[in-house]
Order: sequence, then structure tokens, then C-alpha cells
Amino acid sequence: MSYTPSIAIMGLEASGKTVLMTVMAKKLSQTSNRGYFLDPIGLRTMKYIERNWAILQGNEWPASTPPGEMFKLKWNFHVQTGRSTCETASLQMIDFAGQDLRQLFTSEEYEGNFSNIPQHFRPLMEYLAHADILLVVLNIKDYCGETDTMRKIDNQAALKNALDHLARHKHKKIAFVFTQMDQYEGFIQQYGGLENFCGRELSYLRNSYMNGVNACFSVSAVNQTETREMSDGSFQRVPVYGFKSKGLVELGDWLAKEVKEVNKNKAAEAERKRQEQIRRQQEQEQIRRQQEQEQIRRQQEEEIPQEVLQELRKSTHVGNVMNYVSIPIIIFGILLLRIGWSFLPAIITSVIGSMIVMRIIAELTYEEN
Ligand SMILES: Nc1nc2c(ncn2[C@@H]2O[C@H](COP(=O)(O)OP(=O)(O)OP(=O)(O)O)[C@@H](O)[C@H]2O)c(=O)[nH]1
Ligand SMILES: [Mg+2]
Repeated sequence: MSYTPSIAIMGLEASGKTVLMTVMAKKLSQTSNRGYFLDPIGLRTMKYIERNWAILQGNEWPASTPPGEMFKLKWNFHVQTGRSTCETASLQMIDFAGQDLRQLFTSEEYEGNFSNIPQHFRPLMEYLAHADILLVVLNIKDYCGETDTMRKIDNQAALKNALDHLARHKHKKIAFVFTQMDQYEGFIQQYGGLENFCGRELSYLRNSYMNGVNACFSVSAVNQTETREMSDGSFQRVPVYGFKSKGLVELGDWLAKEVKEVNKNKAAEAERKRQEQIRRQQEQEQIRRQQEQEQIRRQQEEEIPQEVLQELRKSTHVGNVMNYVSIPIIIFGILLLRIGWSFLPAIITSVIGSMIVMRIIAELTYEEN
């Protein structure tokens, strides 16, 4: 049975989900010496990635993902298992608008009761709840560059609330991915490293989820940018043609390992379920056979006429009484034998007499019962 591990890239607006997904999918689709590569399934995936990749190579950023949209993309994930052997698993990943995540997980309206969410959010919620792997994407700016205190609290609350809800649904693999690190490396140094930054600015998330069990990555999907004057006279940092990336190899290796693990666990679970089903079927078959035998026995019993049954029971009873009295008769006979052969006719007469008496007793006691 084949299983499709599902990945959800989730993060707030402009956290870098679309850029990360595009560059990661593009890089991982090139066969490398890492022992794995992605192969897009169908036109939709290939077009989505290639369109965004072309935008990045053309010194621009992809547009913000429209709220309400969920792009579900699919790949075959080939993992080399030996010199000339390869294991293939299908894989799906979604990209969706950060605004939707904020709306779903910062609204007190749905808190603790997501059955109230509007219809258009349901497919997204369903996907998130069942995803095997969550890539939680964070932009440093949302947690220390944010001057609006309420917004800053919301930024962390959205992710914490999402994880509180989604991680308890199903055992998930979680990785925190700090994006756009080409811009923040120096800044993070001032905090004394990413761990210290998380301790100070993301303490709720750190205490609950950044506990060594879940992975943490610093990534620059686009590691080389240049400042360009835009048509409106403003200046913006844009990707340099042929840009390089940083941190994607580590993230790719982690994903490859986790996808393999998810697949292995699913295969083991499917096998366990199969064995359980076989065991249950065998049990049911045994019960059915026992019931069948019981029914046959009852039918046979019903088929024996009552008089025959009564006669059978009676003869058994008489036999029991006869068995019970036969021992004293035998002892009595032996004793007489020792007394002398001349008493033989008397012995025979007395034994026959006793048997007749016992038979009469048996008949009488059976009648009484
Ligand atoms: N320097 C640099 N900037 C990046 C990088 N990735 C994203 N950005 C910046 O972040 C912006 C948002 O990136 P997106 O990938 O569109 O963000 P998103 O999370 O998909 O946003 P929504 O679709 O609105 O939810 C881009 O327009 C860039 O300005 C990166 O690797 N390096
Ligand atoms: Mg996007």
C-alpha cells in the first residue's frame, strides 16, 4: 500500500513561504549526490514552481499568495537506497496565504472550537490537521522589528495557537525555519545567536516547541540580493540573477529523512492493521465454525425421537445401577467359590436372583426420578 506523506508550509504574511517552497522544490528537483530528488507530478506543480522561479531569476519577488487560495503541489520523491536501487514515495506540499493562518488562529471566535470556521477554510484546516510534517516559517522582523505591540503578540500567538491545535491532532514532525537570514545574520549575532533570540523574543514558542525534539533551521532561499530603483522611484532589494541559497541542503536532508521515516511508519502501521484484520477474520471464522457445529448437534438431537431418547436415558440409568451393584455380587460370588463347588448351583441362582432384584430396583428408581 503506498502512502503520500503531506507537508504544510505555514507562516504569517511575508514570512517567505512561497519563496522557500519555490527555491527548495527547484533545488531538490536537481539530481545531486545527496541521494534523493523531487520529480513534479502533473502540470500544476511544474508550472507553479517554474513560474515563481522565473520571477526570482528576473530580479523580482513572487506576488503575495491570495487569501483563500491553497496550492496543493505533488511530487515523486526518489530516494537512493543502494548503488542502483531507489525507493519512490509520492509527496504533497501546500502553500497558502499567511493572512489565512492569522485569521484562523488569532480569532477568539474560533478558539477551542474550530467546527465554527467558515466553509472556505475547511479544506485548509483539514489538510493542516492531517499533515505529517509542518514547516513553521518565521521572519525575524515579525518578532523584533514590529513596533505595534499587539501585532507583535499576535504574531507569536498565531503560531503557538496553530501548533497547540494541530500538534495534538496527530503526531507530527515539526521544523522551525527562520527565513531571509541573509538580512538578519548580523542582527542575530547581537543577540548572541538564534537560541538566545528565541529565548528573548519567542519565549512561548520556545518553551513549548523549540525543545530539542523539533528541528530548527536558518535559511536564505535567496542569499544574494541587490538594491534596485523601482518604476515608482522607490528602492527595493531584489534577487540577483543566478542567486545562491544557504541552509537548504540541511533542510532538504532533514525532509528526506523525515519523509522516509513517515513512510516506514505508515507501512508498519498498514502491516499491523492488515495482521489485525487477518486475526479478527480468523477469530470470526472460528466462532462461525463453532456455532455451525453446535447447530448441527442440536439438529441431530432434535431428529432423535423422544421415545428413543427416553429409552436411551433409561438404559443408561439402569446400566449405572447395575454397574454399581455388580462389584458386591462378584465379591459375594468369590466368597462362595472359596466355600466350595458344591454350592455352585446356589451361587448361580443367587447371582441371577440379585441381578433381577437390582434391575427391578433400577426400573423403580428411574420411574420415581
Ligand atoms: N532577502 C531575502 N528576502 C526574502 C527571502 N524570501 C522572501 N523574502 C522577502 O519576503 C517577501 C515575502 O516572501 P513570500 O515568499 O512571498 O512570503 P509568503 O510567506 O509567501 O507571504 P504570503 O503569500 O503573503 O503569505 C518577498 O517578497 C521578499 O521581499 C529570502 O530568502 N531572502
Ligand atoms: Mg505566499
